[in-house]
Amino acid sequence: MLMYSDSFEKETFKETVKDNVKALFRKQIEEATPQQIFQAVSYAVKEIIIDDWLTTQAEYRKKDAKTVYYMSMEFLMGRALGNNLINMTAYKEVREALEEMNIDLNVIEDQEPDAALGNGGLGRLAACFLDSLATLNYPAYGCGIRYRYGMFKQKIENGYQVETPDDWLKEGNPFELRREEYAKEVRFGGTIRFEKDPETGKDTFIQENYESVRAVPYDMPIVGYGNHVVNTLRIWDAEAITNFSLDSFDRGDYHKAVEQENLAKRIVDVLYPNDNHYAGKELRLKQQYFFISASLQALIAKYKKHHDDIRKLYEKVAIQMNDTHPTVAVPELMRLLIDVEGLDWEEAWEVTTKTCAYTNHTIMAEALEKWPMDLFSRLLPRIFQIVQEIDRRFISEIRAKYPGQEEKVEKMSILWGGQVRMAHMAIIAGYSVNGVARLHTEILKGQELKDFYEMMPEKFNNKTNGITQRRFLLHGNPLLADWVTGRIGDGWITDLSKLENLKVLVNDEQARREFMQIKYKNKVRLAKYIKEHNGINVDPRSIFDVQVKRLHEYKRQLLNILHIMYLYNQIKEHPEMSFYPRTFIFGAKAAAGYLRAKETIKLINSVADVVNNDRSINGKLKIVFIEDYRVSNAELLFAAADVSEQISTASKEASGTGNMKFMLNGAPTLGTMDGANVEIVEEVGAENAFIFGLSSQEVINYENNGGYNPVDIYFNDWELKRVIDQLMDGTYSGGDHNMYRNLYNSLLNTQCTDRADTYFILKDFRSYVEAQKKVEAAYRDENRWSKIAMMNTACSGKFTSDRTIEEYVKDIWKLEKVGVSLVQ
Ligand code: 26W
Repeated sequence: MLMYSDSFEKETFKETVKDNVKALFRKQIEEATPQQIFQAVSYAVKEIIIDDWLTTQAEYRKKDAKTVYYMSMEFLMGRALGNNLINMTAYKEVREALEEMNIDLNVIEDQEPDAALGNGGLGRLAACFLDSLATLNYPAYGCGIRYRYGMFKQKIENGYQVETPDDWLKEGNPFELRREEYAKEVRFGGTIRFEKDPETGKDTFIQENYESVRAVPYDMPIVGYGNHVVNTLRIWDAEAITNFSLDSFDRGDYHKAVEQENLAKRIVDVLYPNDNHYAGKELRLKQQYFFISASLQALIAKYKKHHDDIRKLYEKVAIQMNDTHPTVAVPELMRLLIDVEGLDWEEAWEVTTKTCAYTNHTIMAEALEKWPMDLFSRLLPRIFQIVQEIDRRFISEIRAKYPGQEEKVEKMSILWGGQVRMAHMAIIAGYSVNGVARLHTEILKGQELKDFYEMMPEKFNNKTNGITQRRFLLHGNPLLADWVTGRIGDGWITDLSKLENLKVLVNDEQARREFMQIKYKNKVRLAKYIKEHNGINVDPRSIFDVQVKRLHEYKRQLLNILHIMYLYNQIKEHPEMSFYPRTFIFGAKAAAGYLRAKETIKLINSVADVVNNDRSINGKLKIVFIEDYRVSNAELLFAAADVSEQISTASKEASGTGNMKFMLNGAPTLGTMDGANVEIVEEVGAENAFIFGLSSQEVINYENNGGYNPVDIYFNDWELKRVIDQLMDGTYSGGDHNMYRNLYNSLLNTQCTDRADTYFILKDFRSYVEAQKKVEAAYRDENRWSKIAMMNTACSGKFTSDRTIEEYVKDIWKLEKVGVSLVQ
């Protein structure tokens, strides 16, 4: 069957869907449930993808092309069906075909659970990168874990977050392919004995009494846009190696067999739902080694099929480590090269350091992975020996370069204070170290990684993040996508810089009216979602002010809600005051054990309860908390936003990527000069953004030199004081004086945190209030606002992940494009 829009066969497609419903569910299409139709449609789509998948892989083989392996603990893919149809350029055709059968594609898409194998920015970035790599014709694998349960589902009960398991595989996953024949063994624990090989005289290392697990890969197709390229996301499942067989049953080992089965499975049970917070759990290190060892074994086997010199691995393979989570790849690659392939240390080190590269995604100290040495060596005894040797050699390099400066050893070695510092290993072994926005990279070079930068400046480079316009405009905002195409052609779909052609239209009144009309329709669409999910009526003519992202203190959702409490006080006190109606929308998951984050969610919901039900304010203020914020509902939110809240404490947000999704959809940034906001303002112009707050340098100076006391501000700003006092006086807690005590203390009490108001909320409060006033004034001026909104879309071209990927390819991976010819 053919599918791409140039050759779509509607009737064949409809027949296939009907046949699939019969074959899968023994039903006629009329009797099938939406979930069953989703399955039937997906299998029809997969059938076509498979052909392109085969062709692509054959082409890569023929060209013997260099391949990047993107190693990541997280791939936040979201739904596949709609995205695959978009990239196969068959979305509209399929929608019409289904319409003729009285089936609504939107309803069918809604049947698919999000593949939520990630927490937030880092995981979604990996997903965008895969989309861009396939679209740009680059050979690539994503390597990760097939978590049985992805990111938890969030329910809001009585204003509190309640986590429930995300059983995303319950109905089966039509797009995945189990690849039994590529299963690998991964070993944990035990002891290491070494022997001299009587022939070669080389040391050989023998691991004994270990526990082993079978890693089985599942492949998911990654469809490029309109180019028939299909790359692979390979995620690993874990199984016990001892097959649970009648044999063991007979021997009375039944229980042991089941037990082993369960122990093995546990490895891939669940994604750790911490974002930017390291918890040091043994099972997490197991997950890391599990998928890394399996992926490296597989890539070496693949390489060796057609190459005989493993010393040249780096000519055909680049390994990108997505943060420190996969950095055990460094010693594992060394182990495979030395113990299995028989290379000596120097040879293996050369291969490893020419193959592995590292991306840093955070400067938050609590996010850095430092494994206790005893845990690490017990779980991975041979790997630990290798880490020790890497460290020993590196320390002698430090001493050679900086004689007498022992503090350099303390600051840069891998093993220190009983810990294995994973970031240090990644930097030492990686041939490239990159940050994810210009400011972030500069902070790494000047502060956090200063010593490394001084010692090896040539490794450091910046790769400002990006997002895929295929999902976040073409799929998420079809009205705007069609309008843009109507105005400037469809080149933007694969070349986002084309959006700059919209700039001339900013002075065209008709164009602006159309642009704002589309925004309005998207707000109506979101209002409907809110009515259905929250039971709240929101006015699509009000300003939709949106903050959606993980809940974290440094992202300062608390600043946002304190400001709303302030506005509410103002409106109550001055009912005559002119105030443009606002709808404040939040979406955020809090890590399950993060108390202050959870308290913030409760606060937002409580303020919402009070404010939304206060008839005296005539609906001027509405507050909505979107339950279970995730990729699929994010698409609706970006399309409908008027204002993009990007209000992190300057220096703390490495890049941000939500900021780019809002911008693309025509929502100006209300934000601090942090992460990629800096570059957004540079592209769009300061007059088309609303910037406030301390600069990153000011924050860093306060952090280093002290001199900030929030209590002074508290006592000198009575309106702010009143808001903070309202956390304790029962206004938003039905009289309970303890409900928000942790939040209150985090702002004022030095005994609770190392420093009160760690994230400078009081310090930035007034500046935020002023910026919000400017937003209101700008919005009142329809002409001005429509220009601002359109300029944001028009200037967002830089923030495509296509641009980011081209930079990685040119500076780090050195890949060649491989074309896939149409085979029918
Ligand atoms: C070990 C626990 C842990 C888990 C996740 C530590 C760190 C993380 C991630 C690095 C957190 C994350 O998603 N970071 C975000 O990465 C995005 C993509 O580069 C950036 O846009 C965000 O600014 C950054 O917070």
